[in-house]
Amino acid sequence: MRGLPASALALAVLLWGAAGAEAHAFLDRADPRVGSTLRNPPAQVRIWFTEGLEPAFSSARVVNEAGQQVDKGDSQVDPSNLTLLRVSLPTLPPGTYKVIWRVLSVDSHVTEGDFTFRVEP
Ligand SMILES: [Cu+2]
Repeated sequence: MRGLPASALALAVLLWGAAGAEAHAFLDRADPRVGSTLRNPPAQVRIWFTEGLEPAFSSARVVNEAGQQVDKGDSQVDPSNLTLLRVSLPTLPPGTYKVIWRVLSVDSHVTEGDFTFRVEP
């Protein structure tokens, strides 16, 4: 590092960090849409991510207002589209549901998050 100005090093770290951040898998869009209210209960939740996922280490679950898991426990990455994670649902009664996801992207970074949707009475 001798001779390399500290500012150049800082910039290199900054650029490397930015490139790394871009590679993480973040939620791109979801169906039902994030924060949406539905008239009819959805048969499944689909979440598209910004990067491909590692199927063995990526999952999502859906919980009700009491925190009880209500999905069918079959969350899986779509074999023909590694950016798509899906989980099936029984017929949900009206209420607010939270989708909780935790995924490992192909660049080996773990990201997690959640969002809600509502089924109208
Ligand atoms: Cu990453």
